This record gives sequence, C-alpha cells and structure tokens, in this order.
Amino acid sequence: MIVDRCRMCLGGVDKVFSLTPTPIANGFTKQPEPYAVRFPLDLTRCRGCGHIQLGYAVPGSVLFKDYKYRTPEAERKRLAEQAIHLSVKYKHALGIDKVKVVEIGGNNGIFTDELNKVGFWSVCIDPAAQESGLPKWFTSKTALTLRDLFGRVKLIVANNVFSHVDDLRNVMLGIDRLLDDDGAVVFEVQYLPDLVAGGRFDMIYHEHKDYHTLKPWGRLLRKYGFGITEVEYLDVHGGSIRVHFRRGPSIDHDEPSVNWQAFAQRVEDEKNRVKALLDASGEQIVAYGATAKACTLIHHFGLQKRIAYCVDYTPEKQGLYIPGTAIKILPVETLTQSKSSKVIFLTAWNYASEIRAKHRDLEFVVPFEKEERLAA
Ligand code: JHZ
Ligand code: ZN
Repeated sequence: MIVDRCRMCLGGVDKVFSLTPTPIANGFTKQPEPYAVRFPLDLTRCRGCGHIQLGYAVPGSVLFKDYKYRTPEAERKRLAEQAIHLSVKYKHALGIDKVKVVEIGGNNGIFTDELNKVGFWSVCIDPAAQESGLPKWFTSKTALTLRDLFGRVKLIVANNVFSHVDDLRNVMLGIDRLLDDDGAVVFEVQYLPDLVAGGRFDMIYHEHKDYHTLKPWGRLLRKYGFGITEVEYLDVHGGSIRVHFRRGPSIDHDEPSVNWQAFAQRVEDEKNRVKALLDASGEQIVAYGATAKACTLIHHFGLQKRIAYCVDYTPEKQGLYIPGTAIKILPVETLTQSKSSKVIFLTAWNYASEIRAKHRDLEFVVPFEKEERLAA
C-alpha cells in the first residue's frame, strides 16, 4: 500500500531515500524462496511536519501474521534496569503502592515481569502475547476493553512499538482513553539522527513504518493534549530515545537535520567496505543473528549467494530460511561443530560485545564498526 499522506499529520510526502526492495524481514520461510515477493523500501518526508516514514506500508495483519521475533533474554538486564528507573521516577512520585501499568507491545512479557518484580502491577497487550498478556492489538477500541478491565492507568509504556503500528493516531486516541489525568507515557524508539549518523540503514525494513525525530512527535502529541516532559538518549539499537509525555505542554528540543545525499553515499561506502572484507577473507561466510536487519543488509548488499548459512539461538527461527534467500538458519552450536574455517558476518551487530565474548576464536566482520572504532 502506497502511503501518500503523513502518518502523523496527513500532510503530503516526498521521497528522500531508497533501498533495494526486500521481502518482509521477519517473514522467515520453511523452504528456500529466492524469488519471494519484494516490496519497495523507500523513505518519504512529510511536507507539513517533517516526519520520516516508509513510502510503502505492508499492513500489520500481513507483517505480524506468523511473527517469530521474541524479545531476547539478553535484553532482560536492560529491561530490569529500566523497571527500576521507572519505579524511582513514577512509583515513588505518585506515592501509591502497585501503580497500574499497561505495556503496549510487550511480546513475551519480559518487561512486565521485571516491572512486577519492582512493585508495579503491570499487564501487556500484544497480538504475539501468549501467557504474558492480552493477545490483541492496542487500538482506541481495545483501550476501552483495558479500561473496563483495569480502570484508567497511571503509566503506559511501549518499547520499540510506535514504529510498527498501522494507525499511530488511533493509538494516541487509545492512550487518551486509558491514561489517568495525572498519568504518564514512556516510550522507546530508534532515533533517526543516530541511525543516519551511524550509517545504520539496516534498521530500515517494513516493520518499521516510522523513523523518529522529536519535532513531529511534539506536534502529534499536542493534538491529543499531551506534551513531552523528558527525553533520554540511549545506546540501544544503534541509538534510541526514551520519551516521557503526559497531559500538558511540551518542552522544546534542538536536533540535527538529515543530509540524505550524504547518507546514501555512506551506505554505498559501507557496502564496498564490507564486500571487500568478505572477499579478502576467501573463507566460508556465516551470518550470525537471523535479525530483521539481516534481511535489509543481505538484500541491499547483494550477499544472498555469498552466505553459506546463518546461526541464531532462537528455536522458532531455526530450520527456516532468511526471507528471499536460500540461507538456512541453524543453531549457534553449528559453528563449533563444523571444522571448516569461516568468517562471521555479524548481522546482530547490536550484541557485538556479547557475541564476540562467546566466540573469541572466530573472525568477525561487523557492519558499521568503523564508526564505533573511530569513536572509541
Ligand atoms: P535483535 C527486532 O529486530 C524486530 P531484530 C523489531 N522490529 C524491532 O523493532 C527490534 O527487534 C527492536 C539472536 N541472538 O534483537 C536472537 C543470538 O542468536 O537485534 C535474535 O534472533 N545469539 C521488533 O530482529 C537476534 O540474534 C546471541 O547471543 O534486528 C537479535 O535480534 C544474541 C544476543 C542474539 O532484533
Ligand atoms: Zn506530517
């Protein structure tokens, strides 16, 4: 579906950036499907509010039909810290025991688990939720169901979900219905200026319909009577923001503007750098991490035929294939069992230090690493 109106303000949009069309990133297939259908992967900019978004949207009912992503256990520590952070900020400030929290898009419930451990009373709503919560989309309608069940809540949290929803304005309406008068909302999203600064184009895939900056958010929230009260900058997924908002006015934020031409050149340079490194090694190439990012990376760099297989510790992904390729996903132990010398293409670069520590004997090619090394 072509998106010709801004998802935040309904303004007109112009194309600013294009990648190679890809299949749906989390649409792992049971058989190799090198000719799987591809969808355009273009970004547009709103003429009204400046919001950056996908020019072509695959509906959530297709994207999340058979969704294999599970929040990795590796995230638990960070989420536990976030739970403590929120408890200091909100639980004590409100002075109530068992502050009610709804998490939008909680997946397998790791975060609600951690929130409950620090004394919140929390529940999540997510079509992928099983025992962890309500298996539904959060909409203005299901917000009413939640309100009937639990009353209005003091805190709503949403980590990496506001890029994924079909109708962002309807979600805002739902929040307005569910949130108590003095309640707060805290959400995390990947931050576009960081994505661009790091050249990390592989964060662009169909699941991510929106690419966030603060000004368009301020405008959207104002329409629903909300305002941003605080922004935290996080070193997660190549750079993210944690935004706090509540009913009332917004505080202003300065942020860098994006030079799309320079970004396109950066992506091209990275493609050449990675391909040269892989070619120079002359060994078997194994991708590490059947990430959503891997789909964009492999298709845009044209590595479909260069990668022998992929390893990932998620049981639901093992035995399946990276979308649009014949690259099979195998357990991580395959790496140590097979004796042939190999170079690892780290498609889960966001867990680089952790994964490197587990495999000190292996040689890694890490996308976007140059920038990190320079910064270090
Ligand atoms: P990971 C997903 O992106 C999709 P992905 C989604 N759209 C989103 O917004 C972001 O997350 C937040 C594996 N692994 O988290 C597990 C190992 O095998 O970077 C995962 O399959 N061994 C919702 O898919 C993958 O790597 C390990 O030691 O890009 C990591 O996926 C570790 C640490 C991970 O998300
Ligand atoms: Zn707009």
